[in-house]
Amino acid sequence: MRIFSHPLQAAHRPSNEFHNGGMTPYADVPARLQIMLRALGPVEAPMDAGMAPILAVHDAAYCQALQDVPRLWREAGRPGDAIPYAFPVVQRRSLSLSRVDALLGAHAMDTVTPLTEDSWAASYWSSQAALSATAAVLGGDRAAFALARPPGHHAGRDYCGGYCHLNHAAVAAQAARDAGVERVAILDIDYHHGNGTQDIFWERGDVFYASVHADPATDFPFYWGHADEIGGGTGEGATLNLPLPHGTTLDAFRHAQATALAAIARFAPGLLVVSFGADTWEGDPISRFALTTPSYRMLAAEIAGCGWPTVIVMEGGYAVDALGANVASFLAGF
Ligand code: OKP
Ligand code: ZN
Repeated sequence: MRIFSHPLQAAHRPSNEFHNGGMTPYADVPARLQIMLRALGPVEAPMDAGMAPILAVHDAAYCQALQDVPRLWREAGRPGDAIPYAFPVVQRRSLSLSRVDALLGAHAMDTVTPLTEDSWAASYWSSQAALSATAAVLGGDRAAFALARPPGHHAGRDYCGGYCHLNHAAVAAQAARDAGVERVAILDIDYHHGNGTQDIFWERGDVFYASVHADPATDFPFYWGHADEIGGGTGEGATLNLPLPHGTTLDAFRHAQATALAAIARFAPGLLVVSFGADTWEGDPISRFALTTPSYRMLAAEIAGCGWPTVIVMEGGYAVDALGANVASFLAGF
């Protein structure tokens, strides 16, 4: 299987995140990328497909803000990474915002996603990795892997959050649509619900979004991923949420994944995008599921058994020492 990743993805190195009333070390460390690279062997640098496929799912002013904010932050004399603190929970509308805090808060959903001068390049090249993997699959490969970092599934059309700035899985799915694949499905099996992906395709009947994740009643992102969210407008019925409780083991996870795969089969996609997170692993420091390393091989084999051309996009997984083995196990299942 071809694997795509770019060295600049390691440059994004925020120091802390604001969590539980204080600053804690940032969970999405560059070592995540390095340990996966070591476990997987040689990877290819993605081609540069430019901004057009990113702008097919993201707002142009938002992309500009991601690139401008770290510089504006520094010019305002601020120490450390750019972190927002005020959010337009109501009255969210297009305003010309000159103060950096306003510009950032208007394009963010939380305080755990600091921006640095290197964040844009890391996310840009992660999206390019997803695009190169999609091109490989459209070219006839059975599957391809985008070794993205930072992750992407919490990022919406015009907001960042949950360590994500650009939604690589959404960029890949839309690229497949634009290349002529009529129906694209996204299966999200990261521990967290992919609120950004759900939002982007909420009203779309041509892109099916199914997610197996920790119940948002207890886990980030709290406001999305409840079982009654099924899409809206022409997208009604094309979103499927399968929340699971803390302590979930392979049996219950497999059962939920089988439900998602059956729904996707009824949708009959021409291509599948998998948002894969290894934060469902039993030892993950910020998550509470109990999958084991061999679990991933089995889950992947069951996805592969469906036969759809598949683009796999890396999302979370924060137990750094185990991450290489967990990702290798998943890819082996294909
Ligand atoms: C990103 B992805 C713990 C707080 C967790 C953010 C979680 C983002 C996960 N320090 N809040 O879905 O793996
Ligand atoms: Zn996650």
